[in-house]
Amino acid sequence: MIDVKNFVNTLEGKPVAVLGLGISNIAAVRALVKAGASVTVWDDKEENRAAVDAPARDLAEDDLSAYACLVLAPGIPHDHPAVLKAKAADIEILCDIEILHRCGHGRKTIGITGTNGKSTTTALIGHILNENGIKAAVGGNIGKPVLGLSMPPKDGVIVMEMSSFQLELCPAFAPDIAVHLNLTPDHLDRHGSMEAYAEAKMRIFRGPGKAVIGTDDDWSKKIFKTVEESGERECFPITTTGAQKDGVYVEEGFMYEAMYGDPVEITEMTMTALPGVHNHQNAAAAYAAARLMGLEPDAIIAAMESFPGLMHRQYLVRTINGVAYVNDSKATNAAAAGRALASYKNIYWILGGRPKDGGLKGLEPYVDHIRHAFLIGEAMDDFATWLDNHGVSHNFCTTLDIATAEAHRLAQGDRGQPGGTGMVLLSPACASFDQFKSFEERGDRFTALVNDLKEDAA
Ligand code: UMA
Repeated sequence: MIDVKNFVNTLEGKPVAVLGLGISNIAAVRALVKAGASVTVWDDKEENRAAVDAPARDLAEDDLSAYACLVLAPGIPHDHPAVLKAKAADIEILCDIEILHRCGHGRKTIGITGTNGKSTTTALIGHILNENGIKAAVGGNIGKPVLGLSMPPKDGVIVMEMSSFQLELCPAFAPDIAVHLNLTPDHLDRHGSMEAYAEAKMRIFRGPGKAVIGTDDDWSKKIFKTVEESGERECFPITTTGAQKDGVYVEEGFMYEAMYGDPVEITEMTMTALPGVHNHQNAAAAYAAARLMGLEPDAIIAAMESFPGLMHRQYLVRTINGVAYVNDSKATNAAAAGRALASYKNIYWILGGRPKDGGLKGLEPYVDHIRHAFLIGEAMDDFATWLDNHGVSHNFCTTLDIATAEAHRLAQGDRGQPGGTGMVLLSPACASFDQFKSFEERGDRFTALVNDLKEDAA
């Protein structure tokens, strides 16, 4: 756990209000209480209020001007009555990452944001640094609350995945090395527009430091231009679409570095745990960040080759009679599912859940990669219409249990079909919340189901 005494000392004896007792605020409350802060908590779900040892009071009914600040769970909308009260009372609204910053810990920080690929890039950067003797603590939106981490030694680094929600709750923090990967529509119900979503992401670049910026999509190109023109950060562009001055790029399956002069070929992109073109961007960004930490190209590539990959992101659970079963539960929108669909052929695709704006739009180029689709959750009817319109056969399965059993039966029965043995892919293109607590729970359920499958299903 991080020692937050320095932050608590800035509160001048005033209490702290904490709203939303998810994983980040449970760690925050524990750290704050341990450092001697007086903390009042609230969660709209009664069962969550017992998670911490601190008095609970409905903050929407409280006088918030009595508090030093409101520590807000990132997922809580900013029109929540207690948040409106905090704004009216003019107290600061923060998240755990800002508290960590205000502890004055003195460690280098690397922050990674973007719509897709940020967890892989975060874990990959942490892995490269740790493999090369730079102690890195890895946390944030990747699922490990930052205040629950162990502080690395003074010459170590804190590597944080940062969502747009968290960035909005960091009034002062900006990392020494800020990485932005890409921007496609997501969380628009919360941000209201792409402009507002881009603005939230841009907060990672406030203040001096270095910037590593993916420039493959139009929104991120604009972000690059704005950050470069501001002159505040030294900027290094990343592309996967060909040569790029000053940055790192991937062209025809090879990575090149041009950060410090003419382009130099670095490696062929054949790392086992980084399949598919979408991972080229993650790898190039991680490479650039590691170079900015002073590592040499060969050392970075050697570490990339031993990267084990991330659970729930195109993670190979098992192979049965040559059919691969892949858990990509983290694909909670169409763009993320598209990355998996682009990486494979002969797919028995399990999809559905709570749909996002735009549904399956953008996945048209991959319909030939799909042998059959298995629909679950609230999105079934809408997705079935899209699949019908694109000539993809499908079943209504309702639950993940039924979909996995059906996909297994068909995939095993189709073994040896022209075009090669298929794969069963859970890549839902939807949030999980209609049937699961989180994408992790959905992926864990799929993993358990796959591990229970019989080899002779056909
Ligand atoms: N709650 C209320 N009132 C409300 C809404 C929620 O009281 O109106 C309560 C809920 O009952 C719950 C808590 O608030 O107890 C929810 O908290 P949360 O989900 O915001 O926070 P954490 O559990 O702390 O998780 C957060 C991130 N969640 C979100 O941003 C939604 C996690 O990212 C992150 O891993 C974690 O902090 C550690 O930093 C998850 C995520 O889905 C993976 N992120 C989004 C994404 O990646 O697209 C942004």
